Amino acid sequence: MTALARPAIRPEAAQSVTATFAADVLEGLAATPKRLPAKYFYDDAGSRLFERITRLPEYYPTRTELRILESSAQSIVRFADPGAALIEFGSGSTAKARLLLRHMASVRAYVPVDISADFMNGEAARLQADFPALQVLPVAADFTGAFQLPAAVRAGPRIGFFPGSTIGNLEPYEVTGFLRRARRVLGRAAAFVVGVDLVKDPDVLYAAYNDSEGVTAKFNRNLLVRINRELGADFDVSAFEHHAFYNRELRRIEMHLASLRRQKARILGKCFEFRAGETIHTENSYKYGIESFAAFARGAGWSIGAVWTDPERYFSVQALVPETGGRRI
Ligand code: SAH
Ligand code: AVI
Repeated sequence: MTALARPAIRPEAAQSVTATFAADVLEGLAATPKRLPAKYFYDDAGSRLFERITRLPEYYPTRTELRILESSAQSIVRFADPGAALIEFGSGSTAKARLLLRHMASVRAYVPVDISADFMNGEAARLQADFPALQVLPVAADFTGAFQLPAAVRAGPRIGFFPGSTIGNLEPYEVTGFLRRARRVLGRAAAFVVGVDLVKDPDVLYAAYNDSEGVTAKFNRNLLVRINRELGADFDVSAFEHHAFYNRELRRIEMHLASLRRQKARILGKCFEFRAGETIHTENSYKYGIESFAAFARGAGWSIGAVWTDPERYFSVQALVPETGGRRI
């Protein structure tokens, strides 16, 4: 019965997504130490778990960034040219874009870009219903690679939006390349509004990734659930434990899945062995200083047009502008 629920011929795009996922999983688990790319957290269940994380009392980034966006929306949207299209990288629930859109009188279109295609399409449809006059043009893509904007927004003014400190999930060596590519996607005159989580008390950071309800642990383990379902693997998910800690030297939260015992898992005909206590490194979440992030932006041809923070300086929203243009501040 369930077989009938799936299309008989899977679209080519979906096949290549699965092939890339399979190749990345096999490569990561064959590496020492074992690792898996954090972008694969976000299947539909992962996206829903992330939304639960955003509402946890310990997870300060979402509510802090929302407050910054609320109090500074008027000055943030001044970085958009009249008639601009708002392009959001890693759009998730679109809650933060909704907030900006309410202040962007002449916005032409909204383009959410996200790897979690089904979740994004659902959120885009809800947003379209709430903003009927707006062109909503979702793009299912991995923003760490090349992707094309819809034809309707390839010309004309654009403004980029990358909230959530998702940029912190990229390795520092990837950030410059990402910011350079974003400049090409957005066009040379565009601004790029980026949410950047800041270095702070390690206890606050630790609690944010070790919530008392265990939602972050479930989000972490869901990666193995996904590998079992999509790649036919046989991970005993309950035999892996969530580990998250702050690495002070590298200024990052590290998330791992630690094997509770000696065990094996088979994936696509390959067998992977785990020692008791051995971990799979699943995510880094880098924390920046205002100045250290500015150095990355400069290295990619951007300069900082404005920075907004909360009173405790937990989180920052930064308007990156082309290096020559310190405009509209
Ligand atoms: N912008 C939202 C969601 C942040 S969660 C917020 O601030 O609350 C990170 C989002 O980025 C998820 O929706 C995830 O699916 C998406 N994402 C993560 N890595 C991605 C990648 N490489 N390409 C495209 N989307 C990605
Ligand atoms: C999406 N990203 C910025 C989140 C973060 O805080 O690094 C993902 C997350 N991982 C665990 N909790 C939330």
